[in-house]
Amino acid sequence: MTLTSTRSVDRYPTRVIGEPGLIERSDPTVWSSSPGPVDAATLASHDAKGYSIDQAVLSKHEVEAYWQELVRLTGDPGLRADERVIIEKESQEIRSIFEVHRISPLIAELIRDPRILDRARHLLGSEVYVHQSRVNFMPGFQGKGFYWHSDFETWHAEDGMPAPRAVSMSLALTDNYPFNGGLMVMPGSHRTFVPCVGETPADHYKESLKEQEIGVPSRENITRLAAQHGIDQFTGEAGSALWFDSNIMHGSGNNITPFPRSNIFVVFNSVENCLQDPFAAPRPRPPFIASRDFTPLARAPRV
Ligand code: 6CS
Ligand code: FE
Repeated sequence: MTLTSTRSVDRYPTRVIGEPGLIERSDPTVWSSSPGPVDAATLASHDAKGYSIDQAVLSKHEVEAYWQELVRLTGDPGLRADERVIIEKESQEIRSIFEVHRISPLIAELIRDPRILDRARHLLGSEVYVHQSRVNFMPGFQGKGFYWHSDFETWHAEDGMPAPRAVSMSLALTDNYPFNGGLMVMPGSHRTFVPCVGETPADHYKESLKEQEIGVPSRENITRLAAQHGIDQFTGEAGSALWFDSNIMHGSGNNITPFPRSNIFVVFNSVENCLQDPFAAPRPRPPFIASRDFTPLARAPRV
């Protein structure tokens, strides 16, 4: 009897023991070489830095409409008990709502908007589907940040994502200042895969989405990457979007200011990069965190 593994060769081994070495990325960052909605200079910058910023995706009116949608969602008592809602440990405030594109029809439309979908397709060089969506609320005074990590490391280990052919869009619904927990990225770090030490516990997501302890790079590797690449911080008005590569090293600080930092976060994965079995976890994470519906997104008509 032959065992057929539903997994390709693991080019990015992680969740190992001992001191793993850094792995040079063997995949492109920008997967399309043809012209498209993203101009050539922006493509080149995204390829080199691993991120790019689209300053005014939404109008002020649209920002207000999505902000009101977030207020409606957080005011829905039934939603708080939903497993897709992550509650802050200390403050008991809502930290994230996952699968928000399936909960909110307004956000379901937004991700099909040509201003967003066309950019994802161009960067990934193919049709795309939503791997994960969430709204993040980093409330004022007690908003907790996210420690340094590569999203792809988790998506590879726990969701079975074969290659870093996914791109995340963080769409700001409040102004992102340097001081209210703005996302920090290490430009160029996406070209290095940082294996992490430690075996993935069963149902790891029940803890990691509040505070990640496994799948966290070593301080030595964070120090090495920071020395090599420096740190940029995404600041921008509400309505601007940060597009960042699945493997870029990023994190955010706490928010002790009165100014909340909320965003809509959508991960687009290439339909050529569909999830397999986890590369380093006992079983896949639930579909609300890592979708296994690989249906390509259909483009909404531009109104
Ligand atoms: O584990 C995940 O999929 C999520 N965790 C973080 C900290 N960033 C990526 C993603 O939303
Ligand atoms: Fe992340």
